[in-house]
Formats: sequence, structure tokens, C-alpha cells
Amino acid sequence: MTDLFSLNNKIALVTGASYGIGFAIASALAAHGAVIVFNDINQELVDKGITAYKDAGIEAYGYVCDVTDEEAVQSMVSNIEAKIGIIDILVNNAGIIKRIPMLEMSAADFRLVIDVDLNAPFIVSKAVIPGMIKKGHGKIINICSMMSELGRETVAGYAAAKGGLKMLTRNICSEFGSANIQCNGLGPGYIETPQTAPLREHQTDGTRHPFDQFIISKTPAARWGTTEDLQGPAVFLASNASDFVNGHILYVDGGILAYIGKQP
Ligand code: NAP
Ligand code: GCO
Repeated sequence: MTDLFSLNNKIALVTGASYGIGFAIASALAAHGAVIVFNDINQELVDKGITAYKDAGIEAYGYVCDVTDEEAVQSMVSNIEAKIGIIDILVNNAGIIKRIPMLEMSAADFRLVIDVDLNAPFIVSKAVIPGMIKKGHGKIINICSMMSELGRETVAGYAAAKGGLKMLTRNICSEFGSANIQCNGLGPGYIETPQTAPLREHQTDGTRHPFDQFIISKTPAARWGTTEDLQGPAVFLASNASDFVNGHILYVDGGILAYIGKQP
């Protein structure tokens, strides 16, 4: 049974993984034997990431690549395949969010969020899948969200992207399941990372941010998630333990999606 979770001799590409959720997931895959390759949007972040991985005892390969740039992604994947090997595991983690009321959001901002959070997972998956087919197996993990299922004010672009990412996950499952490629989503709840820091800032009077208190009240676990909460589920979806799990979105949310909320 323990071998089911082994990632020995597997090559994992985790996008946008200099820090945050991507870094935590990559660290967990490395702890189970995977060779870690990651990219980020500029050299400074990649250098920061390489140092952080080294401090964690992980010799990671870092690439500067904007995941929305199809030519750059194709070139990065070709370089990885030539220098390191064909990618066994892809984690489409890179993402942005813009919190703007819809009527104040420009079409350009909406398109930018869709580009990074939805078009890019398509672009990177399209670059990686041919190698997986050649190799006879592959694991793709798309980092979805509560907004793959729920909406809320100010996140129209993000919710549209993450809802689309849920269906892209199911479509990759449908199109490549026969090639022994499993494509699943990992749907974090509200996690303590730089991306959600604005929602958790303490107020000038020292009280918690209203949104912080809201999320605590909407989460049965009565806490924000940590990136470590995502590590076990990510290893499961990256390993042979999930070989018959396909097109599934595994929510790691402390129970948010199951809970209507406490009566006021
Ligand atoms: P984060 O702290 O903002 O990290 C995102 C990473 O992606 C950053 O390193 C970022 O680089 C990189 N990135 C952004 N655009 C990129 C591009 N075009 N090309 C390459 N890299 C790019 O976010 P996080 O909280 O770790 O979230 C990671 C993923 O989990 C995202 O997809 C997010 O939507 C999702 N998620 C987060 C939560 C949460 O509560 N935190 C919950 C559910 C899902 P920069 O630093 O330059 O922006
Ligand atoms: C927000 C948050 C969320 C989280 C995450 C929840 O503004 O509502 O940023 O979108 O990032 O996606 O799963």
C-alpha cells in the first residue's frame, strides 16, 4: 500500500511555485520522491524559489516562463523534456485574482484573469500531454477553488475562470483517459497565502478583518486552511493511489461547501 503513494522517478512540473500553494504542493511531491520543476513569471521569483527549495533540502529546477505565453510554454516544456525528462505530473497552480465590483471591472482585467487562470492551464496541459501519451501515463492536477462552485461579489473574472477550469479538468479526463492520463482538480477552500492576505489584514482598531470573521463562520473547521492542508490530497492525486480517479474535483475546504452557515 505504501508504494501506492510513491512518486520515485517521477518528474513533476508545478507552475507558479516559488511560494504559496504551489511551493507547498511541490515540496510534498518531492518528499514522496518526485523531481521538482517549477516556473514563475520572473527571474527574481525563480531565484527566490530555488533558494527556498534548497533550504527545504530540495534540488528544484526553475524556469522563467509566463504561462499565458504559448510559445514560451512550448519552449520550456521542450527544454525540460530534453534536459530532465518527460513530465509525469503537471500541477496547473499559477494564478491571479482581481477583486473588483463587476460594473467597475474593465474587460481587459476580466480577460487577464481568464488568461492566467483558465487559458494558461489549457496551454500548459496541451504542451505536456503529448509526452504523457508517449510515456503511457500522466497526472494533471488543476488548482480550482471554492469559486469553481460558488460566486461572490467582486470576483466575476476569477469565478468564471475557476468554473471553466473545473470543466476543462473534466474535458481533459474525457479526451485522454484512454491514454492513462488522469486529470483531476484540487479545490482549496480559503487558505492563508499572499493571495488572501488582503482578506485577513487586522483592522486599525486591532479587530479581525470582517471577511476573516466571515470565512471562519462559514467554515465548519472554524479556521482558515494552511498550505500544508493541501499536501496530502495533492500527493494522492499525483500518485498511483488515484489511478481510477478521473475528472474529479477534490475540495479541501474544511467543509465550506457542505455548510449552509450558522443561524444568526
Ligand atoms: P499566490 O500566492 O498569488 O501565488 C501564485 C503564483 O503564481 C505566484 O508565484 C505568481 O507569481 C504566479 N503567477 C501568476 N501569474 C503567472 C503567470 N502568468 N505565469 C507564471 N506564474 C504566474 O497564490 P496562491 O494563494 O498560492 O494560489 C495558487 C493557486 O491556488 C492559484 O491558482 C489560486 O487561484 C488557487 N487558490 C488559492 C486559494 C487561496 O485561498 N489562497 C484558494 C483556492 C485556490 P507573482 O508573484 O508574480 O504573481
Ligand atoms: C476571494 C478569495 C478566494 C480564494 C479561493 C477560495 O477573494 O474570495 O481570494 O477566491 O482565493 O479561491 O477557494
